[in-house]
Amino acid sequence: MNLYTIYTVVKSVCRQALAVGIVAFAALSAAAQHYQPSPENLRAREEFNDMRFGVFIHWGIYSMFGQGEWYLQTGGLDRDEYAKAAAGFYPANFDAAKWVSAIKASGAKYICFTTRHHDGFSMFDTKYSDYDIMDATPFKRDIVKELADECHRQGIKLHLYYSHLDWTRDDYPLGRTGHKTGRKGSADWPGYYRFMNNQLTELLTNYGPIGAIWFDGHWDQPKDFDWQLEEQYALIHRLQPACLVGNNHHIAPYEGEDFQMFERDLPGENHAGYSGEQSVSKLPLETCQTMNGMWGYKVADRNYKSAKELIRLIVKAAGKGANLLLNVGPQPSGDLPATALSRLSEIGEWMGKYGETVYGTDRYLTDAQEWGTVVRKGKKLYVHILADRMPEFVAIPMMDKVREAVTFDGGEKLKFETIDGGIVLHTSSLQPATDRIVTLLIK
Ligand code: H79
Repeated sequence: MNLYTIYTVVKSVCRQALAVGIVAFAALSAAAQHYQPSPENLRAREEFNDMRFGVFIHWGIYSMFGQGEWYLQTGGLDRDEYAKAAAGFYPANFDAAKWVSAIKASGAKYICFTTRHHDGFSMFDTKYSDYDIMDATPFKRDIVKELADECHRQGIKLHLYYSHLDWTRDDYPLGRTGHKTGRKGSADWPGYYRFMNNQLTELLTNYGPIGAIWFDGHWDQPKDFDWQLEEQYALIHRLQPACLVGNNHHIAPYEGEDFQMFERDLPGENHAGYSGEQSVSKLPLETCQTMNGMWGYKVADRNYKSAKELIRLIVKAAGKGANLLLNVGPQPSGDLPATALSRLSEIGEWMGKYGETVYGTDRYLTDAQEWGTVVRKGKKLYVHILADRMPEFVAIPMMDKVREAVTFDGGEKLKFETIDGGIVLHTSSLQPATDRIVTLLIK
């Protein structure tokens, strides 16, 4: 080795070391930087926060069993036997235009659709798996594409549900659920992570503007499991800066998330038992709920909430500053269940008359009131009295000065007294209704 060779070797080693150093430094400072939502993203958050009502759709090959979307797990089924259902999945009545029209008429401002649930089946055309609507079913129509095109045509936002957890893939590291499906236990996290990011790239490239990615399944792994979320969220924001990221992990929002979600409970409540570890953040809020008891179509579940209950749920969510994402589980035929359709239409009738008292409103009260709730829109407060028996008086804690109180229907004046820390509204002349609304004009 002559001197010159030694010189070039040393120089090249130094250069490599320098390059490695720069990359390491860049990675470090990227990690240390906090997520800065883009202006488009901040605008999208506001738009989302104004929507107050969306419809969730849980649909997959699980609908064929009529036992809900968890049937692979709850039935203790083998993944290969379960997968055979795909060969018979031919939802002859699926008509995206019909779905979107019915949902739009309900007053919902967005739709969240399950692109891939825990059973791992993709309801869209994906290059990265044959366990999808194009390769595994005779239907061979890209459902996400048809739905996305129709949403764009009818002017309603589309959000996409995407499961982090997968009960069928061998590369997904076995978690708390899905132990009997016959997976080999040959986990390959980097491979699975790549697969998810590839699919997310497809979803955010091939279907036009997507309002949000709605993750689920995080709770399947131990708390200290590294899902590499920041990098995944950054990918989403890079592909579509306005796309909101939410994760149904039941804990406080992580860096990179744009809204906070609550499952089967209003923000701050924990009746269902999933929200014990999350406090309410400053992000836009969303609470999801079923119309009956199950998300995916369940043939035995006729236990639908009444239209009155559902309308009150929208109002109560608005009172907490949250959107309601209300679920329907389409049948294997591609039809929405008749009862779900009738509930959507009843909600739509109400939203047509009273929607302005929930859309674009802000939370007003700090504490829940037994009789109902209050929301704010500029110089107006809407008092929603959700009572079957009208109380004589309603005490509203507030700091603002009230100029006038009138019924929303008819504009009749109502008496009120100003007391320390709020007002007392005289309500005995009002007839009970699903939601009796009083407008307060404030100074
Ligand atoms: O898609 C719908 C459901 O299939 C999915 N999220 C909604 C929107 C969902 N699946 N399960 N859950 C929600 C609730 C999670 C329950 C859990 Fe557990 C309790 C996870 C951890 C504790 C069940 C019991 C799974 C492990 C133990």
